Amino acid sequence: MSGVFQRLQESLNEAKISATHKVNEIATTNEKILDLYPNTVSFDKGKHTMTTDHGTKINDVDHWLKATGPDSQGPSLLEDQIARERIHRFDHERIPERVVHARGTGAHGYFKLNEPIPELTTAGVLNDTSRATPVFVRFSTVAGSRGSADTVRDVRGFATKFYTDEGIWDIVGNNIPVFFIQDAIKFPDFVHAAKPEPHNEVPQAQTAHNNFWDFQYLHPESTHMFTWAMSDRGIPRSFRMMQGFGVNTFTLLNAEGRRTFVKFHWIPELGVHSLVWDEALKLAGQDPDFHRKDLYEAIENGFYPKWKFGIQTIAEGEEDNFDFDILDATKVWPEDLVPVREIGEMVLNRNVDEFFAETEQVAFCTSHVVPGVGFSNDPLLQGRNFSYQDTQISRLGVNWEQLPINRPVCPVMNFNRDGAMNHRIHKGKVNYWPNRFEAAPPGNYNGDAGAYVEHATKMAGIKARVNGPKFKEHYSQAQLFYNSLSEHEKSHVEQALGFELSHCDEPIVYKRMSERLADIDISLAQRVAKMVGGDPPATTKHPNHGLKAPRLSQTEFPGKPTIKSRRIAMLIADGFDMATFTAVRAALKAQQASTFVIAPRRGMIFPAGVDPATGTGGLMPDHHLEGQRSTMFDAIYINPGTQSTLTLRENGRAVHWVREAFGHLKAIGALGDAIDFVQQACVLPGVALALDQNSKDVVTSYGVVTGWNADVKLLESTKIEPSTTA
Ligand code: HDE
Repeated sequence: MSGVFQRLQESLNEAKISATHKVNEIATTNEKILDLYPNTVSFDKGKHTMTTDHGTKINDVDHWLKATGPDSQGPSLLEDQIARERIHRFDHERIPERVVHARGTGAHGYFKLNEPIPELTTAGVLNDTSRATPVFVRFSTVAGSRGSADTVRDVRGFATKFYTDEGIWDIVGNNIPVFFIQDAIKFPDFVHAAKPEPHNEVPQAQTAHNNFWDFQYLHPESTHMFTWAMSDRGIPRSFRMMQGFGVNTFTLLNAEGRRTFVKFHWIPELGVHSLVWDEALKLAGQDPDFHRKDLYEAIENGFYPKWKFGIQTIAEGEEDNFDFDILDATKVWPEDLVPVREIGEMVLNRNVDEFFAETEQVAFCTSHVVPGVGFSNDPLLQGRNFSYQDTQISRLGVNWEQLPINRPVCPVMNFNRDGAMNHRIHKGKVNYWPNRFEAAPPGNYNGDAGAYVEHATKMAGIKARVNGPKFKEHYSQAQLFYNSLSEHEKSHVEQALGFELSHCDEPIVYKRMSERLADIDISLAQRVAKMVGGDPPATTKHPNHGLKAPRLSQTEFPGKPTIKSRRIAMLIADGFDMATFTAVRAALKAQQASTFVIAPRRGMIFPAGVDPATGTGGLMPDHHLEGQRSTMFDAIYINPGTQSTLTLRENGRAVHWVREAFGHLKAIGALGDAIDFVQQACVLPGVALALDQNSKDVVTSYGVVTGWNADVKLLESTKIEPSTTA
């Protein structure tokens, strides 16, 4: 550590770090950030002159060297080493994208343990409450390529790298607790089926196609997972509002050598919330970076997302007490049988300095565990332990763990050597063990109790390509999940299946899938079949058992009610009432909501009583009505003002803004004459408005804004569904 601090000091002295870092230093610096400083370069005006990669100063990057005459444009000369270097570097800028989870974004933070668990594990990070362990988290979609949209229907990756004092620990999880397949050997087929089809490379970042659903039908084990993926979990409102699950079964090892099976959980402080499907579809075009920007913006504004860290544990010896195999990754451990114990928390409080160097080059491995944490015979996990190391070698090269973002904050000492892009210079005469100098001995040689020790597991068996007998049951937990959803969540599953299967144009695919749905719930199957052209099944071999389990529905995770960090659009036009606007904006800001002023044009908007001819006394909006859409905001507020309301009422896009927000179940606020405007825009057949004339509080679907004065009215859809309201 002292070396790291010294390096930091040097870097600070040399002013090599950016000003923002200095501002945030106290709140957001940790051991890993300090470790990154020596590799962090900033360009300060007046201090640096451009150089080549070999350090010589450059005096012109606008003109390729040419053999040119006084009146003619001569040929460009290949001898221009400066131009050649620039082009060569550019030509090789891209590295292969991740074969899955290519699209993602990440941030730094820390993990803090609240409750030590020495009875379960020796892991320092799970025992020492005084530590703030640095973490880097990368969130991702699975199927789309690097440039695809954020809000597509997909599983989200939730990969956490802990830079512990005992080495790197990666929990490479998802926002859904189960997986599509049970055995890693099927992964290539699964991914091929999910990705764009081979003959035309269509569709991008979508599972709504024949191959995906063909695979789902042919793999009954996928039924549980696709039900989750078709639920609101597949279209999260924000990475900040997702649960995370380690999915696979790991083990913990205590000082007595006792082993416990464990599953890891992340539970978001903000609750679990989703978009509605129409919103997700529109956002994919209107703002493909919606999730990426949301995380960045929240962290920049100091709204650091936070998750509780939980564990579910089953003592060794008790693993057979369940009607499912606890090593089967297509099954959850229902929380009424195995409760989640919350023992720590994680906060993300710092954006990356450079996306490529950090977020793109970060690389995770399920095989990266620390002493006290181990694996199980979960066949998906065992395959993953092989796959991640292998993929990093092909994507980043054999020395990928030397990259700044991937290297641990504790010392690395071994005799792994050489390879492309090795950055380490090892002193000494030997590069093998044992050696005459006894340099870098393994732990068991020098009696180091802190070394990783493999649990001495008793093994007996016959070599065969099989899985355990309980792996054969595929529908019980799909039913359990479906039954546990609220009515509106169930209807969203139905609509999602309707959308996906109607994008399949081969009857064998949607007809078979319509049958399969009967293994979840016959009435679901009948409704979907009718929608998509399947044959509504009359019977099923697997009738729904009707059981439910707690905490499978996301409505069970409302989170802390808050409008902090929520994006609120404030609509105005010329003639708006400035006093009201100022009061409302101040009230929203006091609650730490992010407000954005939207008007018919991004030019000065003048309040009532101010003559535009003066050119002063107006307000500059953040965006105009065409530039941003209601989809990008959590709530909208329409400010009063006779002329302003008239203008908005006659503006088709403004009316659409209000209607669309209403259709997406968002909170809509209005005052004075703007209330009429909202009512006129939204009163559509079958939709009712509740108008609370007396409320002094503005209640949104996700929180309560207190302290507003007098006239604030509440406009809310009677159909608001809290879990899905963004
Ligand atoms: Fe992955 N997975 N996976 N996966 N996975 C990758 O590794 C793989 C699985 C997950 O942000 C790859 O670095 C196999 C389950 C995340 O960088 C690759 C199997 C879960 C990420 C790979 C699985 C995940 C990956 C591609 C089946 C949830 C992104 C690039 C046995 C628990 C990590 C890479 C990041 C990435 C293999 C199944 C989560 C190819 C073989 C189950 C979050 O190695």
